[in-house]
Amino acid sequence: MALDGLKRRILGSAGLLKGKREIDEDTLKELSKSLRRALLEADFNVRQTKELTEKVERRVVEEEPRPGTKLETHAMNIIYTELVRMLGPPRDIRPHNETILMVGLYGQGKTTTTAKVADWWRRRHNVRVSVIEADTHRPGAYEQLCQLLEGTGVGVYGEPGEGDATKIVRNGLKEFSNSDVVIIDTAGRDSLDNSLRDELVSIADIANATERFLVIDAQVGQAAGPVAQTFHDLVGVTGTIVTKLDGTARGGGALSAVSATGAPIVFVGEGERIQDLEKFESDRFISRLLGMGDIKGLIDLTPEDLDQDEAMRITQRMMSGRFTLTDMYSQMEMMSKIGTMDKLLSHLPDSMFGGMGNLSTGQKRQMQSNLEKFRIIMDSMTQLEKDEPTLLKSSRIRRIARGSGATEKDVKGLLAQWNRSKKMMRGMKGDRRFRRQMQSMMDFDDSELGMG
Ligand SMILES: Nc1nc2c(ncn2[C@@H]2O[C@H](COP(=O)(O)OP(=O)(O)OP(=O)(O)O)[C@@H](O)[C@H]2O)c(=O)[nH]1
Ligand SMILES: [Mg+2]
Repeated sequence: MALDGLKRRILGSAGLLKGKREIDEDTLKELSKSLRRALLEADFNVRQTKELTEKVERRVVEEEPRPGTKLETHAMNIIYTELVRMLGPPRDIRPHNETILMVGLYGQGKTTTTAKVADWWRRRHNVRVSVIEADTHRPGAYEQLCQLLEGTGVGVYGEPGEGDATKIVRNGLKEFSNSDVVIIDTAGRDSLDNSLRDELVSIADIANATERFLVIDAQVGQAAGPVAQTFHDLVGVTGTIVTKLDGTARGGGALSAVSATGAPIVFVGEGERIQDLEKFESDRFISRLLGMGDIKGLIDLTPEDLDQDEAMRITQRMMSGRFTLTDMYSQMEMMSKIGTMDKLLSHLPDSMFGGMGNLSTGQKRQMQSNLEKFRIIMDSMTQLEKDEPTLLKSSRIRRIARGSGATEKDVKGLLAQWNRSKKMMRGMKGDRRFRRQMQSMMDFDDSELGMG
């Protein structure tokens, strides 16, 4: 994964607390220094680095680790939350009635990313996606796009030889009026000169784009900030895509600089192949960066790696009697990470967490693949539907199945799983022994848990 160096250095910084019961002044200084170096080496800017390290330093001292949490884990959790905060909240885009304009300087990866994003939405959401090649300056741009998308089912429109980009866009939009998503690739320049400005603005006008994505190469580092600002002033950037994160150890600069401009990062590119695209969610990205767990790839986490606060939060939610699809998802996600709940919360009954007690590696894999499926299905639901799954009757189920590219049976399977989990939660709430155990463990009183 990209930013390996940063990961190693941050783990090293937190590792300074290994085996310590208390944090002394010297160790704290050392931790700070080491963290600062880690961030600067990954090209985070000096001010952001200073802010982040100071915040971590303060929180490590001021906040009590949860009972049973090692100091080292405590520090990691804090570093994690601060990095996530820096990169900002994710932005979800529903691939429906979208016209997306891709903009950016020369050679940043616009054409490649146009193909990647088109293919991503087509695969993930099973919607009709088409692309328009409106770069009339780079020879062979149309062929490049066709080649990238060969065999994917994404429609490509272009008029090689035509010099007027706005004309191509107009014709392309007509051609693809039935598509759910149309993505328009545009020309790049060394810098944003006047002719490119004018061309972009007219294309943006004609396209009436719902999204303007800025594509930016991670290697430009902190210079990404001013570039993003310039494009933002021109066309109003609604999302950024940072490419070539695989090619640099200093991707932190571009990521943080772009976040600071306020346009959320929506995807990151991590390779030349069409599938080397990741939907960007800062929490997932950072947890994967720090090796703290992601649905994929971290099957063998030990219970110590689990975020205990998160476990408590979910448990508390479940006990409150409100149990939404999102809660179920978090519960499953957690289970799939650690598999053996009994080691983590040894004084809880086995039935805890949906009776999903000790999972074998095979079962964990199975659960992870279910999770992937559930996630995609849930992406097609409204917030209300996730909160109130009982609303989901046949017409909604049909719509969700269509939107997510799943079968109606899959959607019903998700609802059945939710029903089972919910029943189990209700059963546990009535169990006296369980209630006592929960209380002693969490120090919550009955009213807080909604058990009164
Ligand atoms: N390693 C890596 N290479 C990438 C990534 N994205 C794009 N590239 C490569 O970067 C080069 C330029 O990509 P293009 O998609 O042609 O960039 P562009 O912005 O369309 O370039 P112009 O149209 O010339 O302005 C190509 O060789 C791509 O394969 C990425 O995420 N990782
Ligand atoms: Mg191009």
